[in-house]
Amino acid sequence: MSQVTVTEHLLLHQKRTPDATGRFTQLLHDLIISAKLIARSVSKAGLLDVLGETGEINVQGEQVQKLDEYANRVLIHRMERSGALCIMATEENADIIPVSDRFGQGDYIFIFDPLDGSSNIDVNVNVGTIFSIHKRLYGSHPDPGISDVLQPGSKQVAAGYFLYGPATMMVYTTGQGVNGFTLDPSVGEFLLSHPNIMIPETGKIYSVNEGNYALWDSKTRKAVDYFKGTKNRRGHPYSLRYVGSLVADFHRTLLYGGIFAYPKSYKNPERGEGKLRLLCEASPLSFVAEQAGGRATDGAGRILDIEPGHLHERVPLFIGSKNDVDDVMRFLA
Ligand code: P6P
Repeated sequence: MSQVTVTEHLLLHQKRTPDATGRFTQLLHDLIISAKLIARSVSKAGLLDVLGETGEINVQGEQVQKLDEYANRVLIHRMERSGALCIMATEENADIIPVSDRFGQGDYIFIFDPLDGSSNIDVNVNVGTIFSIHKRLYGSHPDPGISDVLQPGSKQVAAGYFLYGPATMMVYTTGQGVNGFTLDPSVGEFLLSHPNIMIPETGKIYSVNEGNYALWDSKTRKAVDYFKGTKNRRGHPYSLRYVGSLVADFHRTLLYGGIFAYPKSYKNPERGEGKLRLLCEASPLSFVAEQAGGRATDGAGRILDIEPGHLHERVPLFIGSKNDVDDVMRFLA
């Protein structure tokens, strides 16, 4: 079978898009180059003394790993030159990043987590880049701003992730299904390896940090116990798999089915809160999950329906096979 490169796949998509200007293709092209640069550094992390911490703290209050910083810089530098954007937002920066018309402006909003799972970098576990793309809103405000970024996930025009692991993969959707590409290092191209990904309706794996069990409310405990018991759809316990790197845990869930959960936890007794970020983690992965026939909820409703309140909003996340997420909703609603 002749291999389809992601570039060919994008051009095909562009041909099928009426009045396409090619800006979207250029945007993804520059994103792909950024991911190749990040993949190269991640694969050599142990050798280039890139490991270890810069000693700085990012907006999330987490130690910034040098690779985090590098990935963030690469994406900002290259994406602002794509000529397709008017605003960027990254998990690593407190505020939005307006894109000047110095390199040409476009109508797209680019939101990203440059290197998710970074706490695993030092132990050589998969990490990933997650991205979400919106179109700016032409409302009352003349200049693009925060209101163009705070859109519900249902308005995304594209979303996906890169997974840096035994293989480097790109998985993305533009609303017409989900396709996966694997980087062939000898060619330097992402080749179509997983066409039209569909998540199994019911899985055999649940993925959650059981170490937080004491911090969950009773509804959440009952939902997780359901998968550990025999009264579930399988009639016997699901397997537990948890990498602690969202992109790795999600990618396995997408291909094998089952459910990934990061429930609300009551580390702060007054108010339970989620850990994962809505705009640059939950929203893009929920778009991919739904396009693959899966579901994604915060326990109350659909992730893609949430109107974001602020840039770094965090949400609880239950995502994966349609039947498994529906079952969780019976416990949590
Ligand atoms: P915990 C990584 O830091 C991350 O943001 C996600 O990649 C991952 O799913 C989650 O946190 C792991 O969190 O509390 O289980 O270590």
